[in-house]
Amino acid sequence: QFLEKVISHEKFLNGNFNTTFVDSNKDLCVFKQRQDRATKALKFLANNIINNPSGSRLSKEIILPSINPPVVPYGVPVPAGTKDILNRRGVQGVIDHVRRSNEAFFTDTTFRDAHQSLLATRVRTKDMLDIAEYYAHHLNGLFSMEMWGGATYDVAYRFLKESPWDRLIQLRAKAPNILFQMLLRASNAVGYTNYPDNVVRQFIKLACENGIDIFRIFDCFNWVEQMTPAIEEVKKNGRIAEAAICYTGDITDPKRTKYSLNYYTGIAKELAEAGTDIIGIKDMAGLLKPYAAKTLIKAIKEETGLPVHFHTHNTSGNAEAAALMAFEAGADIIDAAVSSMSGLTSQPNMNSIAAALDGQDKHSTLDKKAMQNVSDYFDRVRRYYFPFESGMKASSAEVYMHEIPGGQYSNLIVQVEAMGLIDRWEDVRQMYTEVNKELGDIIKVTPSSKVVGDLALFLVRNNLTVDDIYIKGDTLNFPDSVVSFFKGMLGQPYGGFPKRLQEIVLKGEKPLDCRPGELLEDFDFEAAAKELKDMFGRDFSPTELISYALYPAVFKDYVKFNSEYGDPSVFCTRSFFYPLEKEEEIELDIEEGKTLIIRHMNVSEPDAKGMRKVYFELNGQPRSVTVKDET
Ligand code: 3PY
Ligand code: ZN
Repeated sequence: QFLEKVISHEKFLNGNFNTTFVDSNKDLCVFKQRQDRATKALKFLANNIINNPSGSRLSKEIILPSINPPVVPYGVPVPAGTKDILNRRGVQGVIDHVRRSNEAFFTDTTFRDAHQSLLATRVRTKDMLDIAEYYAHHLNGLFSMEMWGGATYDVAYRFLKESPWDRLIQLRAKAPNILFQMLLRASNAVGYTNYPDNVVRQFIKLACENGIDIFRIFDCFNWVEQMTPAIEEVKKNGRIAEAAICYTGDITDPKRTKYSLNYYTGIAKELAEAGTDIIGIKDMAGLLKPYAAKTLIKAIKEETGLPVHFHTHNTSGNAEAAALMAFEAGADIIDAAVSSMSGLTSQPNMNSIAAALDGQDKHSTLDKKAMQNVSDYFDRVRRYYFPFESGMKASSAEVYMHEIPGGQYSNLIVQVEAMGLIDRWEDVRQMYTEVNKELGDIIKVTPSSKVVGDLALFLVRNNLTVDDIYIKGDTLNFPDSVVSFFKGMLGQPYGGFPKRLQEIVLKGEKPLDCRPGELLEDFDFEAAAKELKDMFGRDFSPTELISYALYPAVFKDYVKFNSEYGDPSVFCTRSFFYPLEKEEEIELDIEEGKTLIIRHMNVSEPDAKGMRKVYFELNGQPRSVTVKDET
């Protein structure tokens, strides 16, 4: 390194040196510590072998198929898509295109909500990148790809140890022609709590700069006041604002009067006045029954005249029917996932809906064979994620009772399993229903759905009933999310809080009655930059700083993890989740033209301090790594 530095030094190259050259140029002796990626990769694998942090195990019966993504034509430029319309003709150009076309437009949710709802959000960037270019070439007729936001942001850092920003940037490079869409929880951004307005604004600005075109913005209480700053910021950045109405209850049930058709058209009108470009209908639990979809969409289109984008989940098995009804009622765009990633708690099936529209006036021109190829690809990919499957085998009308959102269902079951409560999964669902009633029949979507889930789990785990809350409430330590809900930190639910319960949970503390974002002090980005630099000895980029603002602890853990184990995106999904078997060999492309061949050889018994040696061969040379056995 020293010689390299000397011969590439500006003064040396200009011949401007003498015998004092080294002494007078101290920078020659400042060496960057070489990142030993091979050692970090071995450490990662060794830790997987000993501690198996993802808890995923393979067995002899499980055969994982090899994955060969369909090929894209070599040297052929990507065809034009909706992103080109936005680039050339702006937001209005996209809206006009949707309005004037006979196309039954789809948003493909495979890269976001589908795996959030089926596989606890665990699909890794690598598995998306390998098929993204194929989308660009063969599915350029999509309205958009929903590929970011919601739970993907924190799960990327927390469990996949990868940066969601890298995901966005890399996907953008592979699919430059299709609009990219994200789910934004309004004042909660991509988190579970309200953030200061300057954090939400900066987040949106950076998301636009890095490739997001459409922001589906929702508030868990349909509180438009909480959505307005986000709508404004999206529009300021020249991108498409799709403010969404969360759907709950049942407009066809005369007994459920709280969330009526009038309630929804009223919100739609407010959103139109707030400047949204598209109205989203966000049916996060799949409660909008087919005939209700027809009524609701017609009414909203009549009320606002704006394009309507319908999002639902197929937990009940009725979502394809709802999608067809929605198109018939004039919906402009519908969310769906490719076959192998659709159904159950995920979105309805794009391949099937497109086929069902054949021969109709409003139909899909998407390439059916291409959709099938993508579905085949994900069918293989999905098998690698089997530990995160919910176990749900069939659709169930029970969702109309418990109303658990699709995106929460698969996560909740993983949580229930982790708590050792899997035998009480039916009780948890029943309790979820009861807790919702007790909280005043609230809209259940992140983060309010977490409040219901946390309280239900808390009661089941402690063998308590809902009545016990009123009897023993003063002695109970309610989950943080429940306290925060009653304090008004998520905003004001439609119809207000149940007062008695609020007093019990808050134990005398006074709740807020305004938008929490108004009270929160601006986040100090400069101070955060200094804090991180002091902690880790390097500068942090704006996208890293916003991640720190949103998830301070998770982000710090991720940075520590990366400095210890390197960038885990080099691992295939097989070696990322599952410990290597003895004698198993993998190839890692750690950088362009540099491949490591790693073979796992053996593991020692733990020593007195619980340390084990894991033996490998690295490119044929023996290496060992010592790991603390935490099991
Ligand atoms: C999310 O907020 O992540 C959701 O998908 C809500 O439905
Ligand atoms: Zn959803």
